[in-house]
Amino acid sequence: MKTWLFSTNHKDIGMLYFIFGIWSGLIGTSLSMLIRAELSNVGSFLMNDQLYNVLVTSHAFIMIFFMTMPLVIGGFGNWLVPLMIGAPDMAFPRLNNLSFWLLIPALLFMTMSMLSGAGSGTGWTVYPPLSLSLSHSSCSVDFSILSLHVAGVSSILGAMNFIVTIFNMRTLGMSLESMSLFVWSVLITVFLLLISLPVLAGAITMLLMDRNFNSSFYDPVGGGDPILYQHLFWFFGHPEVYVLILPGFGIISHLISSESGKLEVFGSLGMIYAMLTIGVLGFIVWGHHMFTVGMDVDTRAYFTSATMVIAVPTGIKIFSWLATVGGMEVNFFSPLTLWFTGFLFLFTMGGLTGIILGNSSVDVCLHDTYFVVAHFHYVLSMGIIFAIVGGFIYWFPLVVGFSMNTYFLVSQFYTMFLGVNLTFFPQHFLGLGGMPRRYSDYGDCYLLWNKISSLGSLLSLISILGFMYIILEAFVVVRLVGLKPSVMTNLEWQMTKPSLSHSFKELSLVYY
Ligand code: HAS
Ligand code: CU
Repeated sequence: MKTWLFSTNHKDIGMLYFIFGIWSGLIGTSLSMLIRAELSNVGSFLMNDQLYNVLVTSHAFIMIFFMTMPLVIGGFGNWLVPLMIGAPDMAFPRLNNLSFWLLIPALLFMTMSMLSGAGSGTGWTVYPPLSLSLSHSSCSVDFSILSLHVAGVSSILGAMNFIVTIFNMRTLGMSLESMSLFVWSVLITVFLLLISLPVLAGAITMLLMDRNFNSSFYDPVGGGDPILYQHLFWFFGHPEVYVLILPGFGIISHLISSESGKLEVFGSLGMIYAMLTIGVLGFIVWGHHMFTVGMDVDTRAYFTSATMVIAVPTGIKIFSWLATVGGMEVNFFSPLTLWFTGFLFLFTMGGLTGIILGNSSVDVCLHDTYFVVAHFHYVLSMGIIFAIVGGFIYWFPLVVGFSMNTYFLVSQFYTMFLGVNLTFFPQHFLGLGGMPRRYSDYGDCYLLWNKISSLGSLLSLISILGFMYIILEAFVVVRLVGLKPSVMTNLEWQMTKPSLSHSFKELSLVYY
């Protein structure tokens, strides 16, 4: 059976990643709708608190490991990195195919963890003692661990592949400095993965031992310590959040330099150093996730200061993007402009609430409240998702040879913008009011903002389904790049042009 499923071509594999990522994204979205349904009113809709926690856990895992990472590194990375460095393919094409196929059993194991026993209701952090056999006696947590191991192997193999490709297969005369920002973002991202994933693997292997082989790494009764797990997990977990956002930064740089008509982003070299700095600092701030474990005040002061420092390189990025945009004619009916301005605004908001949480004394009050949930959805649901959708629209014509309907895209942006803000902005108020995260019910005083949040999530669901429709419509109508299709009015055709011409510019850049 000769099919592109077993292809070693980076574009075919990139396409498989895109299909897989969109599929997982739909599963993750469905789970989030169940969460918001439960929280749309006081009292219980699911009638089962463990089930609620299982939904939250799977939602996070699927969104992080099976939607975002496959899309940004597997999809965009595979498609664009070899093209942008002028390489014929990835360094290890068959390994590349294996990386993709490992994700399928990983997702199956994750699904099995959801369905076996009472499911894994541990949260994506899988903290002991909740994740030990006393609280989760079925094999569900073992399945989560297995899933993370397999997905981890996939990521580590992919990381090695990208490193070798980028260091050894650049076209003649292309120095590291002259490499485009997306390639840099992927390079830094895969280094973070390569360093942090083995630590997660160690942590969950010890958990597996504690659960099945009578060791007690995390059990004080046998001389262990559950705090050890938290240190190991967050030594992985914090770099992981930068793994998610850095390729998004790369995508946004390309959107902005192209849409603003500038040849490159303001301070390109500074952007590279800013990403490197974020990557390095990302490894020394993990303690800000565990300020409440009884950490002494000096350690808290250290982790707070180190965390604050990350605002500097991130600020350099934000201000360089703004400097690039400076002077451009902003058109609020151009989808690409909308997605990157949305990104700039909302990611900055999420970043600023991160700085607020980084202050240990504030975090002691806000830890495990909805303020944290609001923070990370601003950087994830609005930062990364906006970068992914923007990048998808930007490179879509390059990949398939025709374009999406601009009018639809503009209205889809506005509904999405409204939807996600309605969903997550009120969660700041809930958090400040003391509503804890990871509970299926809440007091009456939190009802109003929860209602608004659930309504917002419905709007973003409609918007995402609209985006699926726009993709489908593009395949049915086939607005060929370079020809005006008969179904299109002149005005419509005019409106598709800016994005098309930019894709061509990118094409000529990558094949120079
Ligand atoms: Fe975060 C929790 C702090 C960025 C994702 N984060 C999370 C969780 C996730 C996540 C998923 O310190 C929850 C994990 C869980 O399940 O428990 N985060 C930060 C800080 C940054 C940050 C300081 N996070 C991200 C990104 C993510 C992400 C990016 C994914 C994409 N985060 C925290 C903390 C917690 C946390 C605490 C734990 C809370 C708890 O209690 O559990 C920074 O990288 C953000 C930098 C960006 C900016 C904006 C642009 C910068 C400008 C420069 C000027 C700004 C200045 C600051 C000088 C800062 C424009 C001025 C300050 C003012 C307040 C005005
Ligand atoms: Cu962190």
